Amino acid sequence: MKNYLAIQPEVQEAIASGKPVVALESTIISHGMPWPQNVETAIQVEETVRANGAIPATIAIFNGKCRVGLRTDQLSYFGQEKNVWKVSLRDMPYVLSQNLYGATTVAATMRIAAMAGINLFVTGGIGGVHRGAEHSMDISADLTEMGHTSVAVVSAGIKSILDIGLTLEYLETKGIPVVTIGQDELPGFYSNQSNFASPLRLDTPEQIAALLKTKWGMGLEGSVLIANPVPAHQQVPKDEIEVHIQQALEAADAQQIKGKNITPFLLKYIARHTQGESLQANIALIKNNAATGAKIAVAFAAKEL
Ligand code: PSU
Ligand code: MN
Repeated sequence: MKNYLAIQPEVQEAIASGKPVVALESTIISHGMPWPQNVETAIQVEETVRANGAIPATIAIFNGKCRVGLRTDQLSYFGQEKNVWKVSLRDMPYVLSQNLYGATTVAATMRIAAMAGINLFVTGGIGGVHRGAEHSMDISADLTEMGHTSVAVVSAGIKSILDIGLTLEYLETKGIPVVTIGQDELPGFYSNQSNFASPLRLDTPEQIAALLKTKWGMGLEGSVLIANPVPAHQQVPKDEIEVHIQQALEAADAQQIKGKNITPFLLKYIARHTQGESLQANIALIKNNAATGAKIAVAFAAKEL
């Protein structure tokens, strides 16, 4: 495993000395947002993690290794280059052995974070069970990965382009706690509402850190989905975004978009058709998650149990 892992010295030192570290993904940079907002956001997300007392470690694949911790010029490369693979678990051996550039999804980032010894990861929204999955079988590898890899995921909820109800069922089956911070309703990614009650609620980073310590301390492996609602003034209201989601799904169907291309297609379509309003919400929610994730990492590192 060590042959395939390259950890930046600052990140390595932080992990070795038990300092708070927050893993970040790269698919959101290469495939989730347009340039130049993607690179600006990636840099600001790292700054937000630092401002809240933790060390950021953005994860990606290149030159035959899983890289943990990227320099600004490397973040920038992943935001501009078109030849970057979207790498979920199944793509990892191919992209590594072919020396390609790979942006890692939630699933792949979690696995690499675990290999490096990082147990907290911040993203925008996880992949899940797609609408119509009863026919397409399109269920993100993010969910299976969360079932067994012990890295907590801070998100703004389950992306509303998905079937939130089915995704919650899948998470329950896999034994993954879903805990919303500070409200009873599960947030819906672009919006702080989803019409689904959150299975669990906690109100502080310290309480979340205690839940993580307890879960892993008991020997229960796997993730915890931490849902952090986007601030109300930065959200796109649920009913407004739903109209665009429906149109995006119809367009994907008409253009026969399939497999790994569906999520990037939908996000791009919605951003274009909301004149960037959804993109602004996406940027706001990931920064908000970075701040909260760093606070949880700090509380976790401080907590004796
Ligand atoms: N959240 C975002 N933007 C994204 C993603 C999540 O705000 O681009 C990415 C994540 O990398 C996630 C992936 O793992 O979408 C899910 O893809 P799929 O549905 O193909 O598994
Ligand atoms: Mn899929």
